Amino acid sequence: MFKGCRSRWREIAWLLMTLILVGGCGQPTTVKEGPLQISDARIRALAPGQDKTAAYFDVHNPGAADITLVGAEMAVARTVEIHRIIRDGDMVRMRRQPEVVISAGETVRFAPGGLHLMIFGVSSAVDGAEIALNLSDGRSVDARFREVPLGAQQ
Ligand SMILES: [Cu+2]
Repeated sequence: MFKGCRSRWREIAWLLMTLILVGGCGQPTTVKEGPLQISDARIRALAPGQDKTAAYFDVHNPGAADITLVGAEMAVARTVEIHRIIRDGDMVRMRRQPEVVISAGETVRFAPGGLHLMIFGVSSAVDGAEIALNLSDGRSVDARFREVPLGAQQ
């Protein structure tokens, strides 16, 4: 190896790490028995001095009836809201969603640029935290969320 290679290798190592981490996103992280199957549940690390963040997941409805998501709760947060990012010409804004219907047999993705959980008033570490998704029929579905670093491909 010649001089000057070292930083280049470091760059390549970083790229590989990122690819591995991003590739890992496809794996189901949490699938529990229940009316909905949640996978790839992830929560963005808190920025320094911030107490709000966003969480994403895929939700599949394996049943024969539509299921309506009406909210979410997290023990270490003050409030969790369901939001959707809306593009309106050049404007990008977030709008609170009172409910999201997961049709029978369908999968809905909560992902950057679209639906997400907006989490306010976070009071402790978020890695491995559970969020309960509340359904219109009074049931709820728990999922465990893994932290993804700020700025990572999510
Ligand atoms: Cu939001």
